[in-house]
Amino acid sequence: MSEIRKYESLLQKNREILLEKVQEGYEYFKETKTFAFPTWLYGPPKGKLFKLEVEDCPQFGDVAYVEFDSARTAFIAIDMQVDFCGEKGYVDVMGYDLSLTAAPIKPIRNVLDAVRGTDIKVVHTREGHEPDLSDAPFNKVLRSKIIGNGVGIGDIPPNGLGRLLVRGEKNWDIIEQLYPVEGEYIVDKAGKGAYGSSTIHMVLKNLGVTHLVISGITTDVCVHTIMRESNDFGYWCVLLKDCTGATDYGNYQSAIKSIKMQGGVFGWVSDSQRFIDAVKSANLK
Ligand code: C5J
Repeated sequence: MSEIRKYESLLQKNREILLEKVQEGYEYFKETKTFAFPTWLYGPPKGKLFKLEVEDCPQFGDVAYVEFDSARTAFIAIDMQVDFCGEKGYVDVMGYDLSLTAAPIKPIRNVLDAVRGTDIKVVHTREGHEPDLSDAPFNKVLRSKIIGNGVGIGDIPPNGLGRLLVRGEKNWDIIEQLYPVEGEYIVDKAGKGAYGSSTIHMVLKNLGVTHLVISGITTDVCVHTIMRESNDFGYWCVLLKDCTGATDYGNYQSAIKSIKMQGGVFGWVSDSQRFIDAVKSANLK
């Protein structure tokens, strides 16, 4: 008997258990349009359960609901740094329209106001490199210098705040309006994604987080990369579409649409008002 055959009964048992739970989830979804919080997987709720309406799921034009355990939920604000939405930052130096990446500031602030003081965790990320650029790939730095007309990652633009995308510089830090408060988490990452270049997975696991509500910039780059990575690791991810922006509006629209394909290929899409209403209805404060 081959090794694979020898263990076939074990493989079959685990597969049957999983598929049975999937069948239950499917039947519950058909009745309620809800992706229930899976207590069979994570245990009983540690906080309060609440439901968020998500759009275009499973088909465009449909609505569905995702159920969250407040104490196992993290609100993530990705890279809301001067470098990505402020003057004399990295995106500004590349010549993009800052109003596109600054658009989510107010909606994110509204969500922060709603979740602060609840048991929903808040995690901020920052993209940036070590002062010696030892964690910055040559091709990334070179491309940035070309698009920035001679001013790239590690350089200080004329009358700039500091060296672009370098840790510790003013332009690298989170904008004042969304600055973290006591009790929130900050994860520094060197990449567009976070799982290969930061402690994000450890932080979320240590906090017992299973569900992510995602915001930040830019939609088609760091936000999408982190959402895709998180989805692959089994986190249940919802992007709030007015809490994100890209350097190009068409890219923003495509990034939102692509999340919705295949019934939610990377998770779901909702917006700040629906999330704030869902949090308020759960009376978490
Ligand atoms: C980019 C990011 N766009 N935070 N970074 O280079 O999306």
